[in-house]
Amino acid sequence: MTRHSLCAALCTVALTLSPALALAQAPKTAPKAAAPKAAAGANFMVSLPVMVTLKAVSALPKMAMAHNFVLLKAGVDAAAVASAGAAARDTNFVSPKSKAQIIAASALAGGGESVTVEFTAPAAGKYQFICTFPAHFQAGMVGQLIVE
Ligand SMILES: [Cu+2]
Repeated sequence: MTRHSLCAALCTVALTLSPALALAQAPKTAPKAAAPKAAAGANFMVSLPVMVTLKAVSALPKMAMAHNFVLLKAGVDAAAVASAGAAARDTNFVSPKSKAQIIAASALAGGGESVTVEFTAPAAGKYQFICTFPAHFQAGMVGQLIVE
């Protein structure tokens, strides 16, 4: 669990990562009789669903203080996505223009609200997640999701 230290006086944001490993479609029989024995049992398709629940605790109105969880594809300019989002009030501070850069985005959580977003873990690597509420990324609401 990670707590944003930024808004300790105003609110508390808790991120809970709940990964559940699912070994799906394990072949009941060897896919090919000719497959090398060394590969037997290695043909599992692994998908890793991840559920993130973001809870915002704040006494302020939602449009004055809220948070979201926006997971970015690798190599994306997080500052650019944050800036575009800050100007996109009509779409809860996630710009439609950034769609191609985003793996998953939660709804906006105002004080006392919890939002949950589910996605399939991307390929092994490091991915940034940010809050796109105005000025929050710049204030340090950024983290890293590491897929191994
Ligand atoms: Cu925030």
